[in-house]
Amino acid sequence: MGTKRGLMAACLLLLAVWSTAAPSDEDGSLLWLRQKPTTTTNTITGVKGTAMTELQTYWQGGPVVLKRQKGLARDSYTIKSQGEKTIITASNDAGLLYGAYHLLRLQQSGQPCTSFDIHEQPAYDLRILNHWDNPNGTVERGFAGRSIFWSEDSTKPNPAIIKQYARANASIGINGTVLNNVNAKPEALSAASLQTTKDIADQLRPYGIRVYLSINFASPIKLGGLKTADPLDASVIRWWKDKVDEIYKLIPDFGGFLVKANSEGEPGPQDFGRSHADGANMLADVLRPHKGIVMWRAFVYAPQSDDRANQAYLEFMPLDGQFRDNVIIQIKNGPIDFQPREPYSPLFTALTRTPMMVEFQITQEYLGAANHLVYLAPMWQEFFSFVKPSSLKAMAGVANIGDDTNWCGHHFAQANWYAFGRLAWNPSLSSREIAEEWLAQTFTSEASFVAALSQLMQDSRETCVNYMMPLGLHHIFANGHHYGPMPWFTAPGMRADWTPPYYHRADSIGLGFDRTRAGTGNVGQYPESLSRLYNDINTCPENLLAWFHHVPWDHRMQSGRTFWDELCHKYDEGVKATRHFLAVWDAMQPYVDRQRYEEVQRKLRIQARDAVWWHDACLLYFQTFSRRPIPQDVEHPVHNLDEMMQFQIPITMYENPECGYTK
Ligand code: BDP
Repeated sequence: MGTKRGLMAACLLLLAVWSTAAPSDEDGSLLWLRQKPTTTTNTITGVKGTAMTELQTYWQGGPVVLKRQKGLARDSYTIKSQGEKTIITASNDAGLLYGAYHLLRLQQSGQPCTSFDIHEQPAYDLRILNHWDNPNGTVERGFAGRSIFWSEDSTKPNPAIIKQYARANASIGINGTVLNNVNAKPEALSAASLQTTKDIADQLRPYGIRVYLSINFASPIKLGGLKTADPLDASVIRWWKDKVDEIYKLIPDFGGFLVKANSEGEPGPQDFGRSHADGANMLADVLRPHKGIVMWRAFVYAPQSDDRANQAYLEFMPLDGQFRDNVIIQIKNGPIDFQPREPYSPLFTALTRTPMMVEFQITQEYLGAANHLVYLAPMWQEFFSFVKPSSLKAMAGVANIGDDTNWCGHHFAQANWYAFGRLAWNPSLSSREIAEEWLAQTFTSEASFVAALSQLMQDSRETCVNYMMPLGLHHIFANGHHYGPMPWFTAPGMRADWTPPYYHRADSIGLGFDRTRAGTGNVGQYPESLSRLYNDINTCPENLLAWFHHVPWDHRMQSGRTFWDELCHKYDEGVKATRHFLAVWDAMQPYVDRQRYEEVQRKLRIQARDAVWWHDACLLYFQTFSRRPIPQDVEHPVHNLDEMMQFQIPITMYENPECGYTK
């Protein structure tokens, strides 16, 4: 007996030592919501019921009282201490729920949970995710598996997944979601599909989240059998009115439509000789009685434009002031397309009589997909240093969510979902602050871990810019999947603005796109002070130099180097930083469970390898134009150009996102 007990004690001791030494494996499925639940008995339904359930299940402090009070702004809340009690006050139930999650966030991140005097108010009423999910379950630009909403065989979404999705979103203040791709299929509005939409809406409602749908502008023809989708045609208007009534019968709090029209081959009002305003206003009018809205995208560009960056401005400026007040123009942060760095889209400062919202891309279509650790909050913050948050009505983010166990494909990609929600609530939060609170909840609040990793996250976006396309370079990606470098790519018959040479314009003189007054005039779309700054090669910020100028190879940079040498140094810096990330992560092993430690390490290795691929491909290719040597103090390419020009990753890389350059 004695020996057995002794053995048991030894085992327990061993277990205890082991469990303090190494946190047990985690697969990331809990996201930042890792608190241990206790059982609850709450039977109150609705959003307030959710707030109570969350507190009863996870809050370890004293009693919390939830109080409604008129006069506070929508969704805002206060948290105050009153003796032992904590009082959350809000004007609506969603505010109570956000207050509850605020408490849980503090608890989970190891913050003091006494003497509260908190007042929070969201910057925007609408904080919305855009899912680019297709009816067949694939996700456009998705790198984390298949859709959690749709599937080819029409299997209903998994309620446990939808619930966790809802909790995660509500915990960061997201209150809307567009369930399908902007490249929308008409079937999105079929009776069967609307039934699934209703089921999802019912599951999201207790978390204060409304659903929206992307629509195909030609639905009256393709789904309704009409001859036209002309927005001024009476039968078309009637068709939309009936469809909208059908939707609201199923989903009384349906949010509205997101529309990609006359863009990249999608149908739109211009097909019928009408303007974007005609199309948007028609939909706005049929949605108005139900309090629905239209988010009309400004992502448009003609195949043969002389500068794609000019296009959206040219199309939308003449329409300023012509949209109904339940239309919001949804504008991507930059004028081209979610590049690692772009200037802000000039529409944001030019439109003055049109409600606007920004569209950020959380999924990393152009930033290493789910393989690269790139924390996007610094990029979004950079946007807000040019565009006043108060000039916008709302914020949208293209989601990076799929059915992968860890939701986003990379453990650190979860931070981008998290940061999007936090910034949509309060765009003046600092990216570092957000990184710190995410790290503390998702991994550990251990100070040295949080300090090291928040620094790494802060540096990661600039690092990605450096190894992919520094100094204002843009869109030199491989065709189609946009993962690796292909600055040389052209194809007979392909529209020019889908090929990298259109953007980098490398020649014997220099590199970059002349958008000055002497070039395409794009600088003129910015306010005078910026326009002047950007127009002059000597005052243009160096991180946008090749965006606005065709920069001579020998142009003298602030560092004293020539532009060519600086370019080499930037690529080099990028590569070295990715190796440093690996070293930082390796030192964090004691703080992280083995599973997540190894999974992140594997991804960081891919990133470091891909950075070399970018460095070698771009420098060797541009060198064929610059005809200058790579400086001695810069790492020299280990590949040769021919080898890389022949290398192609299949377009199906989404199914195998780890098939980067491996030679
Ligand atoms: C581009 C994507 C494409 C999207 C398009 C859009 O490559 O898949 O459909 O944007 O936003 O970034 O409409």
